[in-house]
Amino acid sequence: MPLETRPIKNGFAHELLGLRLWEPLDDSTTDKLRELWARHPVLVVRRQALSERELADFSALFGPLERVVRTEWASPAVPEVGLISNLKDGQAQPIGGLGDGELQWHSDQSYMMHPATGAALYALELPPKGGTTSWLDLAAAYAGLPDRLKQLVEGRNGVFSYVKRLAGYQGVDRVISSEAKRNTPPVLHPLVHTHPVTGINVLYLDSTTTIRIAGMDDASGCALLDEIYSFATRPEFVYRHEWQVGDVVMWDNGATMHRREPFDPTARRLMKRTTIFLSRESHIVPDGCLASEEAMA
Ligand SMILES: O=C(O)CCC(=O)C(=O)O
Repeated sequence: MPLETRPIKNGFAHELLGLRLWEPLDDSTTDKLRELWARHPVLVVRRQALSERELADFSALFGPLERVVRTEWASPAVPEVGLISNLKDGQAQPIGGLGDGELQWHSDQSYMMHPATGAALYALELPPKGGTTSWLDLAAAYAGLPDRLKQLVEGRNGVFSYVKRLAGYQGVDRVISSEAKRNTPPVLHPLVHTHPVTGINVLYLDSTTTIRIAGMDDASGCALLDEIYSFATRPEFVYRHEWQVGDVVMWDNGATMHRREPFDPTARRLMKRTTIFLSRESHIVPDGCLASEEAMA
């Protein structure tokens, strides 16, 4: 069956039909997928049955894979695959990260100077209720912003900090090695980027890592961020995914934020994910710099 696409949320999220991701894809299908992902930040493929190697090989068609920042979340078999799960091993230790709690709107790796912005999440076990994941269309949100907010945010840099992200995690997820901490000092990224393929402006936001706007005092920076978050998270910009076992959802963190609803901690949820260095030619990839003392003052 040839590749077919079905829009599921305006131009933002698309479902891909006719794919068997466990088999090698031909070049023309691969090219089509790359073009689709450049224009549509969320792609959904249902009813897949993948080994970790197959998930990693498919993901690597879109760019080099990153070895999971949180090494303790990495699969022991294929280290480019991270386990997102509340399950525990025989010694009652978590097998992966991010447990069962609510995850606030975020963009993965916004705290990195050169983030790996692509991600694919594959559902293996799901709770009967909750644990749905939603994505925000930050191109549509920018387009809809009142001119006053556009002018205020244009040309501004946010300061993104992993320490803030950690503070929002629960339990052992809050703890990282001092080496990982040293590798993730606060960084600056523009809050608006122009997409290299579509030419449209897109907000770059992360409510879980942004500690201030460079060049603005804390009160005015926080007030501006709050206004932008409350506008950008309106329901019309959200695609909410009800997971089914076998779903693969791929998303571009350069043009989206995502969040997860909590679920019953006694239920089982197992997801496997990859993280991909998407190319600057086809995607928004922030090219940040270290936050200077001036930016932090
Ligand atoms: O568990 C989920 O559905 C989302 C996990 C998540 O936010 C992530 O992998 O960045």
